Amino acid sequence: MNRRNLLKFGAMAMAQTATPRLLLRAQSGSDSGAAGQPPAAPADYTIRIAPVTVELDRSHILSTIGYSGSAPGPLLRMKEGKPVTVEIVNDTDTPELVHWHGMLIPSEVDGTAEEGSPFVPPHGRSRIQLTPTPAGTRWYHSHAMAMADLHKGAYTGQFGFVYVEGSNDPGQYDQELFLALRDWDPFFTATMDDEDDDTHHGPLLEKPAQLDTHPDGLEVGSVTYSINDKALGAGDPIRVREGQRLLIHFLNASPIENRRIAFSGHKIKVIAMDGNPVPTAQELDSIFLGAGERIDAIVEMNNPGIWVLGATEMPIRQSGLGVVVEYAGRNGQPQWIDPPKAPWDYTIFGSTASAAPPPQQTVELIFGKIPGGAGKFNLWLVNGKPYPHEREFVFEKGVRYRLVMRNQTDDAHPMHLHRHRWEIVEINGKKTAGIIKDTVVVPYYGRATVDFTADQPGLSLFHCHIQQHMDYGFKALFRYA
Ligand SMILES: [Cu+2]
Repeated sequence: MNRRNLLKFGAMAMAQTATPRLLLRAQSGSDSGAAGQPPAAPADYTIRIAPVTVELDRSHILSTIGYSGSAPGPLLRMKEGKPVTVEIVNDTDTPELVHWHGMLIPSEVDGTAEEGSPFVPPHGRSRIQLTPTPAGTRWYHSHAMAMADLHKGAYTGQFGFVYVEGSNDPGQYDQELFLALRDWDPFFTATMDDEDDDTHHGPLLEKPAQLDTHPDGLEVGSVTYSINDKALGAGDPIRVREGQRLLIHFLNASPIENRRIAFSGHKIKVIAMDGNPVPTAQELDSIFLGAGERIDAIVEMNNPGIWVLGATEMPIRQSGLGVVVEYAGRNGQPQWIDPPKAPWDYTIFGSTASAAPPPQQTVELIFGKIPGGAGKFNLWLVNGKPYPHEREFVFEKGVRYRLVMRNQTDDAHPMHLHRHRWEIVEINGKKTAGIIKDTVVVPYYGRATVDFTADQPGLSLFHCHIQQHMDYGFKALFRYA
């Protein structure tokens, strides 16, 4: 299994100039002129789900489904605690769901079928009201199942940033950038590899004594990448001046893979993860984002030149996952410098003690895989069963729980719990506290432990954020007693 072999076929030579454009403020106001009765009062935001083209570069223009005419969709800026109405218009033939990743909102508006949120019908519309919380970098994306259809759900361009303005203080900055990492044109492959090696320190605590030696099924791969809607070498560069501070919101919007990113010639100071300020900010040579995760970072413009910000894996960067950063008055070829290799370690962002009370109960979640074999798909298990489970996961309101996620598979899985936030307690035996997230990458054959307070009654989906894993069993529904 080696992605590099795969990429021999797909690596494109890219002219070395350029970038993603900044996402614009969301359109707001009323929507008219689609099917159905126009609503009485204008909505604060309108999201139109419809076909779009994405010009990754001049030679590669793809067709997909996007939001309000683009992919990624418009940046939606909301105010923490201020209710908003969102009109969702579906101009496609497919029932759709818009999920608000990282928000603490009721199941009915969370955009998740398993929780009972209604679909937006084909060529129909629906209007929801939600109160954005908590403050920070959130995102919205399709939560439709795709199964074997690589033109559905999160494989399409239905994703975008939501920034909830509130009490989080990122400090002074001169430019704010929203950069979504993305894979396109997915296909099935029997030779898939990823950057899961990055997730490990120390012993493989959860490696089963007896490994299933049946051959793996097909996985989803890509050889086409971008940051926002542009491949490295297309679009405008990020233009900076010496002495500036950039506030960069990174999102891994890939439906397929975890990813490592570096900003050549510069340190990335991580100040928040999944939108929540970290107890200990860290300056790093590279960062790692599981599918669905966000990182907010400050980067000081203290090294004049022309640089590449992008994937640390060369074939992936050269196939589009990057952007050029250009200092005023400088020109020449964009420079890339490989960062030192270091495993990703959440615990360095933590504190020594939690502000929350200790958990009252512990729930174990064991992840397994049944290899699919040639031409078929793998099946993913939580506690020995694929979705749906019976009523195994029942929580009591007000109780603080510990979830011990034991990954007995050879992939790192970005696990996400809807409508709640959790605090990382331990990664592969290494303790930490105070890191509040909604998604955590559980290392291959490794373990992640998180605590959360059951404070959001209603159904909540727990799942792997890799679309294929979720579609083939890797999810569980949490409910309240
Ligand atoms: Cu997974």
